[in-house]
Amino acid sequence: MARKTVAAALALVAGAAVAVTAPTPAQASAPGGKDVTAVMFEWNFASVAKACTDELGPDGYGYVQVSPPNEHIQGSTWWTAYQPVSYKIGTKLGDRSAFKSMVDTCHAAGVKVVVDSVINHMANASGTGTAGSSFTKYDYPGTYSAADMDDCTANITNYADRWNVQHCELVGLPDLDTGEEYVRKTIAGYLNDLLSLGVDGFRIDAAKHIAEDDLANIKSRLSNPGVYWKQETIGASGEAVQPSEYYNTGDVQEFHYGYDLKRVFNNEKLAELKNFGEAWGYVPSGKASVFVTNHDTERNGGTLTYKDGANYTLAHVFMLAWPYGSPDVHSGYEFTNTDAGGPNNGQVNACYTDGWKCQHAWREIASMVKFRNTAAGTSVTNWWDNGGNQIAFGRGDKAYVAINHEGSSLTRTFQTSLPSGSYCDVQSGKGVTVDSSGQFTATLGANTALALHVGAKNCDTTTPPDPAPTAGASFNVNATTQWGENIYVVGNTSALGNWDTSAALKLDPASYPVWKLDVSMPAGTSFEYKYIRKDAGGAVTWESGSNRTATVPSSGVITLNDTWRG
Ligand code: ARE
Ligand code: CA
Repeated sequence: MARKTVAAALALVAGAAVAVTAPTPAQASAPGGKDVTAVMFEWNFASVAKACTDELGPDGYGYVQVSPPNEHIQGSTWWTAYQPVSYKIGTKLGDRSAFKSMVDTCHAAGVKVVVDSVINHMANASGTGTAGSSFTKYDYPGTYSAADMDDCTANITNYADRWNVQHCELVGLPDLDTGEEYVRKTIAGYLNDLLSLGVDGFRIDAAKHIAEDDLANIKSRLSNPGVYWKQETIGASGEAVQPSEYYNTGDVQEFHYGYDLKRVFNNEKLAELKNFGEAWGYVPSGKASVFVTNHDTERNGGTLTYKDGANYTLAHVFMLAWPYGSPDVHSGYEFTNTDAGGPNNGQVNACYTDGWKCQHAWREIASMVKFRNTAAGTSVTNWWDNGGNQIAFGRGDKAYVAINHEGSSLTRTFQTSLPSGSYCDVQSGKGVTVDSSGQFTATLGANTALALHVGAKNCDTTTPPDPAPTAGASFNVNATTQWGENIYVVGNTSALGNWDTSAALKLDPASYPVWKLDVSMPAGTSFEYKYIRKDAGGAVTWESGSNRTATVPSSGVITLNDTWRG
């Protein structure tokens, strides 16, 4: 897939460095303004922290969602994370301090944190969990014992039967008796612990398998009972439990949205999308969490995936431009085996390496987050379609998008409600002029889009070269090296890899023998660091002496001029 433009996506970062806004109160329905969530599937916490600083904050994402952080069964597949062993924070993605540091770094970047929360069931296994706890099926010492499990220990077999769905075992996973006081208290204790670490919201895994009354009771025990709450309630006709039962507790994931986008983009006509949303039988927009794909449906064929090329990319452009629900952008990794866990145990050394897809940073997707934020609160205006796979629409006087999902180019004069002036097409990075009657003429290549919004009037300011961090440290170290060696910095913050040499940051040798790197860190951060060298085989040599220390000033960047200590 050649549709990502790394340099452009990174360059967009700086233009947006001012977009960090004060946090708004957490609530059901990701609030307008910044309602897009980047779902960093299987990313470790240090890598999520870095993404918050480098991309998600500057690009205007309101939320980041992380994979389950609590202790679970060991193993290399991604789905081990859905078999809890205890509520201790500790997995291959990071320990409690890495998690806390991630939350703080994301907050400093203006991004709130949502946790994928597995509270319906426990592990269908026996052994030792990712944080060292011993357990057997139905007995998780210190957390639950057999008495806390539901009465039905058979598999769920009948989705038309409410009791079967909510009291039996989802794919054999021991079901918690969420009607019981101790279980409710223990789950609330876990969620309150996450809130105490600064977490802003929860994705409730398998919510359909927990009675709504039980969830309402658990939620009422939270230190912030109004916390953002996104429930996985897969709606399907003929089933006993339906998403509408869960509006009282929070938002629900509208799966039909993703299913229908797949059908329309693969086999039907974009012109059909004119009334997409509630008119298609979906849950109310203010209750809906939506996605082009999620971690299950990209594996089971329910939705589009990165393997679908332009259909997938353009579906994201549409989702982010269209005012229905709160969008999730799933950021995952390439796979052939649907069981395979994230590359490098979740460590993302760089986007587009080792299989990490970084969909959140694709220019076509990332640029639409600010489009959406700018258009928040407006409805669709100036709809146009050709009856086939070419559509265009505005968002009042704030924004306008055109999508050409046909095999040949489209040249047209489009009618917008935008103020006249020059704009940047944030899809292509090229300038567009809207005249005094709100019109502009443009040519869109086959399977491309064009997007204008009043927050991006000039391509030069939205795509400057290499951004300098607004707060952080500028590392400069004089170090002579042998052929094949490189110099890295590592330290005690998530931005610096939490002393994990595999997460150390490589310095740039362009001014050799001085190696340089600018790193964004929150203002006021006091940190420890050291330089390391890695040889061509990856063997690590630490510099001698005690840890170096420094503090990021209250505004600006601290410049560190160091010499390697041999
Ligand atoms: C794994 C193995 C299983 C084994 C089990 C227990 O794969 O073979 O039996 O362990 O040993 C994920 C994986 C599962 C994995 C599980 C635990 O997808 O394969 O099982 O982790 O490791 C229903 C639920 C919905 C659920 C889907 C998968 O309603 O909540 O099934 N989705 C969430 C997550 C999953 C996760 C779990 C729940 C479990 O998003 O990633 O499972 O925590 C119709 C119905 C839906 C139904 C769907 C599929 O559409 O309407 O309700 O979804 O069919 O059955
Ligand atoms: Ca249950």
